[in-house]
Amino acid sequence: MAEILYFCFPLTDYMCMKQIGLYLVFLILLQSCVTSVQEPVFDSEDSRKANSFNDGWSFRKENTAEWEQVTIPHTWNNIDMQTRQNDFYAGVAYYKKIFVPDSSLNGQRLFLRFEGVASTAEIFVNEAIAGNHAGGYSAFAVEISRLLKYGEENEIRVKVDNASRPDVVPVNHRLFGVYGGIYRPVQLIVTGKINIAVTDYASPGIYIEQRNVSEKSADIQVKIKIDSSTGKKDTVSVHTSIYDREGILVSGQESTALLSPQGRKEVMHDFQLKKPHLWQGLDNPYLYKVVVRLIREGKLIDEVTQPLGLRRFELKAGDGMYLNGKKVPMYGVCRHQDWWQLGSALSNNEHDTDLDIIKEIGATTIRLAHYQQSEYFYSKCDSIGFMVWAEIPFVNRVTTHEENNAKQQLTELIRQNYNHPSIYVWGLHNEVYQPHNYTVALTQKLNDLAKSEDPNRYTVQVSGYNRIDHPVNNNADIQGINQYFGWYNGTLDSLRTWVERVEKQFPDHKVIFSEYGAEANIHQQKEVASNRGDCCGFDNDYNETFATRFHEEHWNVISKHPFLLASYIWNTFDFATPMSAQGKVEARNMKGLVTLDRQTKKDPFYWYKANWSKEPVLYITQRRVVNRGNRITPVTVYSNVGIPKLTVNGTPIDSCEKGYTDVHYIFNNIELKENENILQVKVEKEGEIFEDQVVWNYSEKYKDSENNAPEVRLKEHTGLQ
Ligand code: GCB
Repeated sequence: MAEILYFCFPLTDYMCMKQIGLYLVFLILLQSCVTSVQEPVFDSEDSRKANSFNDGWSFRKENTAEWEQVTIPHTWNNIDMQTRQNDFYAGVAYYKKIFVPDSSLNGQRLFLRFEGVASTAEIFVNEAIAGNHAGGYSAFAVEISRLLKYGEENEIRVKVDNASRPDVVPVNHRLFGVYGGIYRPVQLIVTGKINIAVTDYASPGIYIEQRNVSEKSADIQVKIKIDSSTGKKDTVSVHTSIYDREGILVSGQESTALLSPQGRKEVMHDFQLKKPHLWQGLDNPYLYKVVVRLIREGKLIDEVTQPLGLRRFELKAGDGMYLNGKKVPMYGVCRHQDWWQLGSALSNNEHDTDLDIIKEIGATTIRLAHYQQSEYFYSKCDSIGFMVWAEIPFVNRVTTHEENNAKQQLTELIRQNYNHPSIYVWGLHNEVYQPHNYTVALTQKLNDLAKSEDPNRYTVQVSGYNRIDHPVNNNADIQGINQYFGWYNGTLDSLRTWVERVEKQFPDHKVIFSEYGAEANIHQQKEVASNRGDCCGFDNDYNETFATRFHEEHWNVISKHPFLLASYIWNTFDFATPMSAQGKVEARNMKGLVTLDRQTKKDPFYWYKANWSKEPVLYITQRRVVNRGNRITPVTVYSNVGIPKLTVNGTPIDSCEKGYTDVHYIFNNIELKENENILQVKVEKEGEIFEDQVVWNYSEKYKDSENNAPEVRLKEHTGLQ
């Protein structure tokens, strides 16, 4: 100030006053600027506590008297839905647990948050109903504060039912089994009387919207929903802070919220970040962190943290996906969540294994089909950099009673996952057909709902009609076409004919090839595959060789047709289909590139890995076609490290031909000797040696044999059934 006075000295009083005034305005502006990037100040903390509520449960099915001790995640269908056709328990079961809340919690708000209970749940506290939920894949939260006796024993009981119902989607167990149980984690959330909403469709209570994202700047609006149960007018100070990856505060906003004695308060905080770090998928999945804090009388009373990845997705018809203006490949796989003998009751280890496998193959995008998947999985997709398609289980059949539930599950999907930067599209339905008028109307309504919940993301509808102009599929931004040319219909050549026709007829449509695949039972092997699969009975031959050929030919066509903006292999993993029995295995869909137990990667896995991944691949196909009856045979090698050198029983083979893509090599007319043959490939690249080997038995007796798999595997196969 002294400097100012000095500076003012020669001026008139008026000018000096003006000068000081301007300086003060400047100081205030500076101050507000500084406070906007200051950490919020509080002297004590009484923020929410979210604790695991997974232990100490007992369980019984409705038809059994005995309670059994279980730990959540738990499903009762991990065996029966995976082993026998149409012989599984779908019905009512109970879970119970004794909970003694500390007396000090009296006056707080207590919620149980269930991440996944299939398919319907009723929650009781000391026999009084606390809440219910319909839908086996979305989270829900119920407040139990009012029903608890503090310092005493309380019984928490959950009635769960996974019998199919016409008013809860999915309405049957046909495409996949809806494993019954409390199969995802449960949390006890304790907050003060004022909190960031816990029960807004079980969302995080804050919604981070991003617009106009570029390298220059990004507009961000954070909506915060605040709940109060103080029963009177109140005020709370709301702070939103954005931290960069290193944890440095880059921007902050603060405002005072006036809370009414009832109802929810919404607060908006707007930001513009200059020169933001963008979330660039797998290349650079840069994440900021948004932390919202409620502070009252110097005390932190609630806090929620969410990821922020700034990005702009743009799908251009006939061209492809642009992420922040940069074209990115859409190498896609679908993922069903279930595991052999675990069903849907998974820990993060299983999710991590799946993510590692998806990373290994070189995929850039995942269709998380056909339902909302675990929160952990979406979060990992954010931090790994996958582009994600998230969807609801409105699939397969329409009953005309499912409208409310489909809308509810779509709202939950969007609100619960709104802040995940990895999600680029909301999936509204998959292969729903009749009755026509009802279905068209409902699919329109679902699109409107998704757009009003989230105007900034794409929507997609999926049909298996093979038609781009079907009214059921014409409401959303994008349409997905599921087609199994060469498996369910047509031959392998039909894909090219189809895509060449529709790309001419519908050049402006945004079309994604949302499912394609062929079954492969790894215990079922053939030396030569035809151009049509042997679908669909129990005794049919689901040999791996056909699936390999299917994928080689499909990828050849897909990779040359940018009209298909993305493509998704059905499926990364085999999965349970408890209402079917095909290809000599009950209750399983074997279109996975990897077996249900995640132990075996089938040949097509390596086909995609060689084509997509930057990791070195050198792989001889048909390693399970061990018993061979053709003395003269081709040998196929996938190599993304250069031209492979093949030796057969130590003799080098001179030349090979290029197949469909740059990584596809075929050695023709290779002669095998009687009994054991050792085939080796080798590539030397930049001083590194890559090798692969298979061992085949040749004998005339295997000519035209039904199955060329090694006998030991056949035994295992029987064991699996
Ligand atoms: C489809 C369905 C998917 C099935 C798949 C198949 O079109 O969308 O849920 O699993 O076909 O393998 O039949």
